[in-house]
Amino acid sequence: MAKEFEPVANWLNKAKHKWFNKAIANEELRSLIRENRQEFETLMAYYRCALMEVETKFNVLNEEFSLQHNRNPIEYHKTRIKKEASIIEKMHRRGLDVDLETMEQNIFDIAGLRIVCSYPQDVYMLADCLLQQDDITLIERKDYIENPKPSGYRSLHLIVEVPIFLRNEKRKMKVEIQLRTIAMDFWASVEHKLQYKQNVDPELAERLAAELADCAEQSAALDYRMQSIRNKITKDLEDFPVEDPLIGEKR
Ligand code: 0O2
Repeated sequence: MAKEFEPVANWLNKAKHKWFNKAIANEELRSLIRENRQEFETLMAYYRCALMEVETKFNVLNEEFSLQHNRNPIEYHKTRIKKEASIIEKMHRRGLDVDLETMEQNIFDIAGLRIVCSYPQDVYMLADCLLQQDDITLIERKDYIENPKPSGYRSLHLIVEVPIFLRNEKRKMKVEIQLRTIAMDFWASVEHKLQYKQNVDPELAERLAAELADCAEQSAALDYRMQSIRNKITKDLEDFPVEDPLIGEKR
């Protein structure tokens, strides 16, 4: 094959493979849901309830922090239930049997919550506050801020178990929480979109990957500079509290 057609052939091959996996995943999913519709939907409802529980816990922490410190550590947050086809694709990738019990016992990111903060310190502070709560059990902790992925990806990942209280039972459900800064979130969402544009020359793709990793480094450096500025300002306010003429209180 002529050299100039190689990238196109590679891309076609990858696309064919992806499409094939997706088709299998969709077919397996259809029969799984057909045979266990009620159980599948009930389980998904439990995951949504677990997300609500954890989301509320972070909202409470945010509220309390804003009362005590006059600022919100959480800039924004997002929840998502993993797409059904992605669940099956992940089970295939791991060589698992496709049934509901195996799914619940092995796939821990079906319910996902992403918490986005301004500063790295807030990421760790919020994670610690959540993990101190006595109804939360930590299952797994991956610190991709301390140890970034080769791509440059940074975030703190927690898999936790949280109870949901149903009419006649208490059920423990797993939730994946990704905590990151705005800068980390910006990088991850742009890089995620670029992953779909794989029909580029492999050499160029390698150079771009290195450049993206470098962007992540620079962005991390910026995160820590901003945090350091914030800390200096906070310390200055603590050392020299100013009288507010309207309220007459120190701030
Ligand atoms: P979604 O829809 O974002 O959740 P695996 O899930 O099998 O790849 P593992 O060990 O279960 O591996 O999970 P890992 O690698 O600790 O974290 C997976 C999730 O982290 C991904 O979810 C992404 O959200 C995010 N992530 C990890 N590495 C990267 C990266 O290099 N770039 C970006 N943009 N995000 C990353 P999913 O499953 O891809 O889907």
